[in-house]
Amino acid sequence: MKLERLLLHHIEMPLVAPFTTSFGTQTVKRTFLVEARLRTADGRTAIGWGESVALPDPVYSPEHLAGAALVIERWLAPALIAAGEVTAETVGHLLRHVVGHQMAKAALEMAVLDAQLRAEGRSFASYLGAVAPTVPSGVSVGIQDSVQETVRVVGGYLEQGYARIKLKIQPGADLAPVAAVRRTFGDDLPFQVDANAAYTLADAAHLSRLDEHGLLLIEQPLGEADIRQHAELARRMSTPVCLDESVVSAEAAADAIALGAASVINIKPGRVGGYLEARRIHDISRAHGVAVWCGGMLETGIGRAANAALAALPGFTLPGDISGSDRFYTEDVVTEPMRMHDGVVDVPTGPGFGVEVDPERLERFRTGVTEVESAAR
Ligand code: NPG
Repeated sequence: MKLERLLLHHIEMPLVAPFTTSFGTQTVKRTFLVEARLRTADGRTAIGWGESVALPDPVYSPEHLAGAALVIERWLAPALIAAGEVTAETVGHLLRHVVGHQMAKAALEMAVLDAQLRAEGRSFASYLGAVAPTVPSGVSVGIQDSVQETVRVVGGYLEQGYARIKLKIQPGADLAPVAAVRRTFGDDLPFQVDANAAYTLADAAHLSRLDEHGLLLIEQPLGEADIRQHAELARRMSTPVCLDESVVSAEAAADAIALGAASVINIKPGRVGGYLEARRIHDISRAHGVAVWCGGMLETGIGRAANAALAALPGFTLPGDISGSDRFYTEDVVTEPMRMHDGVVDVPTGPGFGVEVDPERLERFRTGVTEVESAAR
């Protein structure tokens, strides 16, 4: 296939409620959707959609939204256009000369992958080798103003039927809300916490006090670069240590596993450069008996659909952050937003990621559009 034209649709979607993590509070989702137009070998046009998961500010990872758009426009898209022949499987290789920028690369690979699968009439789930028609749906609960409010919010999600609760924690908002949720909802609640790198190894004794609450895991307690220190922490607490921010590639996953820094891995395709690298991390982890689950970055219906297919691979043995669209949005950009029912979401079966962008909603959410075009078209 040849990449002919690329549009970046910059959008803003209001969140149903503010979402607070240890690195800040979000009230609106700002991102861009990638619309790629490719020409197939037999002369047909295939359109595919991707999305960026970069945040407006570089507070979760070094990338940020405006930077991701610039890197795509200036270096990545021109490289794919210049390559002539492009497939989803070669995007990563064609972009390897650009250091880092995994989220930018992932957004682009996504759009090519969706276009390619649509041209073949094949679903992403079938392409990946997904083995389940539905996947368990977990919900991520932000840091609340009080313990009482935390318990109320968690109770609301459990009433809706979510299969697992992940609670964001930070110093000063950790032991008390965790103890209250466990006490209120009982020992059978699948329950985990996420620190988003808010602690240091000096907090090991404090963090080990979480052990008595029977958590599924603690996610990314220490800094992104602290792989060795995560291994040390894992020796000092019985709660399984799960890495998120630290795992930026399959190599990083292999190192973390070898060093004993992760007994569980959160796989986010955007963080690791795309869905194909995400699958490699799944494969490596599975071969080592390390459980994986699919993370979330408040994706629109496009990214959520793709995540559901990924999470249907056999190594995804823990519920993912794949909540229904209504967890964050009153309206989504796709015609059939992801819906949680009975604690699960359905894995899409249509061609590509299996969702259609709603032109009217896209127009309404859009704050701007930029274009990269092949001169040779
Ligand atoms: O359901 O998409 C969701 C939210 C899951 O908590 C969630 N994501 O650190 O994992 C995280 C967190 C996050 C969101 C990180 C946005 C970065 C950006």
